Amino acid sequence: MNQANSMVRFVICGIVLLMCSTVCISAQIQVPALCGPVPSENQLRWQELEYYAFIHFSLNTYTDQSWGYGNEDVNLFNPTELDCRQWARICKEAGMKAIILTVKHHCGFCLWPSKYTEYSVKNAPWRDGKGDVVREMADACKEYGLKLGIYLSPWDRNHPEYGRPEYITYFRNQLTELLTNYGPIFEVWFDGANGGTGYYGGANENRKIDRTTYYDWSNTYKLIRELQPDIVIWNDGGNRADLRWVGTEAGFIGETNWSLLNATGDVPFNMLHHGVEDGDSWVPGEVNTSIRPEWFYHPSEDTKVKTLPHLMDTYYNSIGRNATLLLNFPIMPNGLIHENDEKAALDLAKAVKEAFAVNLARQTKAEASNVRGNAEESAADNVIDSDKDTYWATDDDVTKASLTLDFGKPTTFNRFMAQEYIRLGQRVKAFTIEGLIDGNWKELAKATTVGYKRILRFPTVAATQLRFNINDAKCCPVISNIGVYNAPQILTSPTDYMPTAFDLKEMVGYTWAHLLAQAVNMTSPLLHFAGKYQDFIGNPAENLLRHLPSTWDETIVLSGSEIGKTVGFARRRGDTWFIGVLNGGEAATLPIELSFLEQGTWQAEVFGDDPGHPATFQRQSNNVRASDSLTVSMSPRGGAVIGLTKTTP
Ligand code: FUL
Repeated sequence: MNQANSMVRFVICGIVLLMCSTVCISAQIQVPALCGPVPSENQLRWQELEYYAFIHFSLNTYTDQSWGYGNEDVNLFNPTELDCRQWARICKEAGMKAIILTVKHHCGFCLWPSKYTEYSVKNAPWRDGKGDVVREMADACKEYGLKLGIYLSPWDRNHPEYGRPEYITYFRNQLTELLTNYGPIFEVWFDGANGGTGYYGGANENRKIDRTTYYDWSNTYKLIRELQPDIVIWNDGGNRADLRWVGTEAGFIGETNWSLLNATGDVPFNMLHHGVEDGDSWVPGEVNTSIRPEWFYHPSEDTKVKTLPHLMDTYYNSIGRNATLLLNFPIMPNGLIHENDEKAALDLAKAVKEAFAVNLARQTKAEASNVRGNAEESAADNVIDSDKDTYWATDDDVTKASLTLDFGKPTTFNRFMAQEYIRLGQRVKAFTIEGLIDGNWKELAKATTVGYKRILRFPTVAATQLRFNINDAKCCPVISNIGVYNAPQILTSPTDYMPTAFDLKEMVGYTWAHLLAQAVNMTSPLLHFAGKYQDFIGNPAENLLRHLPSTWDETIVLSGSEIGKTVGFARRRGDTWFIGVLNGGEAATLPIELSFLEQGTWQAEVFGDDPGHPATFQRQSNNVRASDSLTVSMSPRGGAVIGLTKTTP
C-alpha cells in the first residue's frame, strides 16, 4: 500500500513537474511584447522595397522651369521618342523596385487624359492627343516587374477653382480616376509646396489656403484606402499619413532615426529628420532626392549629374539609416532619361552590388550574452540564417546585451549591417561594434538607432571576431539579421564632389589641420587659401601646401568616410599622393590604409592636430608601402593631411 502510495505520489509529482516546466518554458519563450507603435502590413511591404525611382516630367520639361505658373501652352508637350520602357528598364537594372511618376505637378498639366480638365495630354500634339503617359508607365512597370506610384500635386496653379471647395471635389475626382484605372498603386505622394501665386484660369493672383483645413485630408485618405487598400500615403509635415518627409531634399536622414512621430502637433525639422523616440505613431522616413541638382530636366545640368561617391553617400545615409531612397530621374524633352543619369544609376547599382556581394557573417559562429528563455527560436544564430522572420531576442528585462560572431581566423571587413525585427517595434537606442584584432578588442564604430536596416562604414580591419554590443534599448532587443562585408574602395576620376559633411553652423573652431585637409579635398586649394596663404608661412605644412596641385589624376574616397563624422580623400597627381581627412564634432583615431599605392616605397609627411595652433608636424617616414597603414588622430573638428612622395620604384 505504502509502496503503491509513493508510486502514485511519484507519478503525480512527475506530471506536475512536467506541466510546470512546460509552462515555465513557454512563458520564457513567448514572443516579445510589442514595443510601442508597430508598422502596418502596407508599411512593412513598402519598407522592404528600400529603393525606388521618382520621375519628373511635365510642361516644365519644355520651358526649363522648376515650377510652371499654370498658363504654359499644352502644345509644348510633344516628346518625339517617349519610351516608358526605357525608364522602366533603367530603374530595373539600377536595382529599384518601383517608380513614382509626377502625373500632375504644380502647373496642373495632367499626363493622363483626365475627363475633368482640358489641361492635359488629350489636347497636346503628342500621339495626336490620344496618348496617356500614365497608361504607358503602368504597362512598362508591369512588364519589368516594378510597382507604380503617383505624385499628384495638391497645389494646382492652372485650375480656376483652386483655393475654393470645388477644387477639392476636382482633386478627389482625379484621384479616383488614377486609383481606379491603372491597376495597383503602391504609393501616393502629396507635395506640400504651395507658393500662392498662379494663373488659376486667368485670374493671375495670389491664393492663400489654410493648409491645416483646406484639403480635408482625413476624408481624402479614406477615399484612397477604399480604392487601393494596399497603398501607402506620403504627406509632408502636419498632415500625418503613412510616410514622412525627412526635412531635406539633399539625400540624407538623421543618423538617429526613429520610425515614429506623434499623430498630432507640429513637426519641426528635427522630428522629420530623426523621428520621435517615444512617438505614438509609426511614420517612417523616405529620403527623396534627385540624381542631378534639380527635379526637372535642364540641359545645363547634363554635366552636374551626381558622382558615384556622392550617390554612395546618399545610399548609406538613407537606406543605411533606416529609411528608403526615392531617387529622381528628370525626363528630357524627347521623352527619355539622359545617358549620364543612366550611367550614374547603373554605376551606383554596381558599386552597391560589389559592396554587399559576400556576407562574411554567414560563415561565423554566433553567440550571445543572453538568449530569451535559452530557447532555439531566440538564439543568436538566427541573425545569420538569411531568414528575415527569425530573430535573436533577449529576456524581457535585458536591454544591454552583446552578440559575437567568430570568424575562426583573421577576416577583413569594413561594413556592418543590422536589422531589427520591426514587426515588434523599434527598440535599439545605442550600440557599438568591436573587432578582436591581434587578441585585443577594439571599438570600430558607435551608433544609435538600428530600425529596419542600419549600415555602418569604418576603416578596413582584419579581425577574428566581431562583437555587436547593444548598450541601450527601449525594450529587450530583437534582431533579425546581421551582415558583415568587405566593400572595395571606390575609385573615381577627378571630381569636385566634396561631401558637405559638416554642418557649417556647427563648424566653429575647426583646427588648422582641418583647413589644410580641406585644401586637399577641394579641387583647388586657392578656394580656401586665397588671401590667407601668409598664415601658413613658417608652418610645418608649408612645403606640402606649396606643392598641392589644383587638378588631379585620380581620387579615392577612403573607406570609413561618413558624412558628419570623418571624410577622407586620397588624390594622386603624377607620382605624388595627397590625403586629406576631415573630422566632425568628435575626436577620432583612424588607420589609413595605403593599399591604393603601387609597388615601391614612399616618403610620408603627416600633419595633424594641435588644437588652436598651426597643424603640427607629426611624423616623417621614408619607407611606407602599400601594405602599411598610417594612423592619424584628430581633435573634434580636426583633420590631418598627408603627402606621399615616391622614393624607390
Ligand atoms: C518639391 C517640389 O516643389 C519640387 O518641384 C519637386 O516636385 C519635389 C519632389 O518636391 O516640394
